Amino acid sequence: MTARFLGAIWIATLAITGGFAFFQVREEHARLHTDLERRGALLAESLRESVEPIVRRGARPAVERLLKKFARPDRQIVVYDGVATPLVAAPDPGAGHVTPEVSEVIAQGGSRRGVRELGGRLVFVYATALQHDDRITGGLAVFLDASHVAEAEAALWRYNAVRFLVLAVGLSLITLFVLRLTVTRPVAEIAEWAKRLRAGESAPAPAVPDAALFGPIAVEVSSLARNLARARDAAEQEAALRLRGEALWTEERLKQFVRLEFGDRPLFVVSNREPVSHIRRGGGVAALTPASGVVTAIEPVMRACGGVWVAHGSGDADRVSADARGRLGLPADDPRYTLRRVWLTEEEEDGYYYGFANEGLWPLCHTVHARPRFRADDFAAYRAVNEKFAAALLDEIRDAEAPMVLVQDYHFALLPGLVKAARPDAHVAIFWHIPWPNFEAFDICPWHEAILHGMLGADLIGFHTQYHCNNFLESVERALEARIDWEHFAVIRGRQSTTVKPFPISVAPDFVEAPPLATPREALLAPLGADVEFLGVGVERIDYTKGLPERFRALGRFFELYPEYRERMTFVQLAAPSRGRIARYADFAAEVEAVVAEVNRAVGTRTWQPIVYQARHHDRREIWPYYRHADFCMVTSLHDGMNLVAKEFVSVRDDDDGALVLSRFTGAARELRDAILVNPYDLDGTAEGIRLALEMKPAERRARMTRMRQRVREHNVYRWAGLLLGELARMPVEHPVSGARP
Ligand code: ADQ
Repeated sequence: MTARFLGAIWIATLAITGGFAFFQVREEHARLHTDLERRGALLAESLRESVEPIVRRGARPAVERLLKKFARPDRQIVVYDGVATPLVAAPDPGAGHVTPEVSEVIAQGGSRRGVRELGGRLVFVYATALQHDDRITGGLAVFLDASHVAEAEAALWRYNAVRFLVLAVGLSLITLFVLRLTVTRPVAEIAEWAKRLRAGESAPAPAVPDAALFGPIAVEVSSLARNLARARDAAEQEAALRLRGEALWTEERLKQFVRLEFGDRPLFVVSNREPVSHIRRGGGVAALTPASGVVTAIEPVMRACGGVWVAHGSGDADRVSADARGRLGLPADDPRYTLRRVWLTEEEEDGYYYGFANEGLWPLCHTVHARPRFRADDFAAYRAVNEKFAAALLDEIRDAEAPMVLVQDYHFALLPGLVKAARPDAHVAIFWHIPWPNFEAFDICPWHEAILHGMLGADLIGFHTQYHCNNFLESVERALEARIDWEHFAVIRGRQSTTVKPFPISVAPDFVEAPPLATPREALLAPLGADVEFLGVGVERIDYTKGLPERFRALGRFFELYPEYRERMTFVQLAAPSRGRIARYADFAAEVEAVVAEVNRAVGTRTWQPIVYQARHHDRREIWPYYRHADFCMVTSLHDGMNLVAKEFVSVRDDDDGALVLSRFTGAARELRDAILVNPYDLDGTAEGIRLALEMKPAERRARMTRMRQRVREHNVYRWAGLLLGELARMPVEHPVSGARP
């Protein structure tokens, strides 16, 4: 590269200086010639007038005198007779040259000029005719020494050659310096960095001077290194598992499983929440992972399996972050699946999401004594949005043969029926992430039949627990004309059969890819003004099903019952705002804050706040240190399908320590039997649970955590996806007549 750069510089400099020199020399040449001509003409013409009468008279000595007066060593003057024979020459009388210019003027009259080489020297000749009464009587010629013209030209060439050399050498040195500083050295540093990453070291990217030039390379190298590290970890993990004879589901195993089961058929997921929302923040665009159990569970599955995820584009910068069809690759730095965003109007979102889904179905399915609101307009919007998502999904699966479709949650009860009607060859499952109530509760929904019909379009319906499956099957049995095969937990309607099974959902083993290990407990607590011995933590969306007021009242009760813990324990609540456009949620958020203030006022002191309430969305890397350093985590949902916070807390505790206070009314309570199970409605019982969490013998606490970790490690989200997808792939579906549909 350096040779090419230098070669180019030398050629360019040569061409430019050579070109300029050429024109300079030509100009100088012309200037000197004009000067000679002017001098020759002036002398010859002025002498001619004086010489003509003298020559006519034949007074040769007078001519000689006259010529001698004007002649010089570099300026010879010669007078010729009528046949071009030199008569008189000065200063050298013997050197009377007869040049063609002289012969011509004596033959034809007038004047002539030219450059000749005479006696080994270049000479400028100016000849003019001598006349008398229109008769040519002779000639006069002035010979001017022109050797200085060539010398001046040579000097100019020499000068330009030196200029070229100085310029070329100077430019070469500067180029070498700049190249080294901005290209060679950064490239060498990046190469060294890549080498260290390849060797498995975690080295920071070098500070390269030109971000526009080297930034993309650095991003690519980082992503390559991450992939390499991931592949290396996966291979090591697989080898270790094989050695131990363990059949643990890992990301890699799920990937292989999907490849074996489905070949090249991609997976299609539909959910309301998108895995990443783009929002405008501080003049830029920020990517935000929504606080959602569905996203927490499905995102690692999509990373492992690839495919297309259809979801509502809800961020205010979502449109500018996707292509014209609303598609983008994720994760942004290493795309492994495609997100297809569906755009909704504000009215659609109000009716479908805030209305029917969250004011109707959400309270309907959670037994928390919140009355559902059913409005016909909301259900119409719900149906229209289900149709809209179905259209987007059908567009995505157009070219896929027997595609695998995984519909998520209560937002899309009608979607399986819509998809199946258009594509009977599709394998369709719907996973219901929230509880399913008993028939008496479900029956109050005016559109319960439509919902059941829509869901039964799926080949497979999944819930977290067998209890929810039974409730669902009972609802179908009592509401629809259908046969229930209780032995196989299937609903049979005509030719269509739908299996209903529990698939308890879980989390990926790693809560974050690279945990911020360096954050010590003190650094976490200091900004909160909490200088305490014990730390409790809660992580929730602000939702009335999560039992937040109950939790805070139980904490207040705990400090009343056990005042010795005052000023020694702080409870940090990370609370993500949720569904704030629904009046009930806005009222609830205010209620929660009031309860926090009430408890803090009742038992807090001037220097100690029992509850630190942080009502904002938190990045997973911000949440991690709280899980990791807490003495206990509280999950007090009044009713919860599963609850992933409980499992996240357990998955992060690689120190095998920490206690989990867990509501009996969560799906997670059926699996995490070593948690301290509480009834959140029972304040004294929950306060007792907190005391137990703080006073449990370390050995027992560790033993319990170890067993819970074992459970969450084995029953992880890859296993959930593997079992669900394996079951779905085995479902018999109608085969397309010929290949994919148009
Ligand atoms: P959710 O009701 O959303 O899920 P949950 O399972 O607890 O509840 O998951 C919440 C997720 O949001 C967790 O991953 C948590 O880390 C995150 N989160 C909570 N507070 C946050 C905050 N302040 N900032 C950022 N992130 C926060 C629904 C059902 C559950 C079921 C899941 C999965 O209601 O019962 O477990 O789906 O099926």
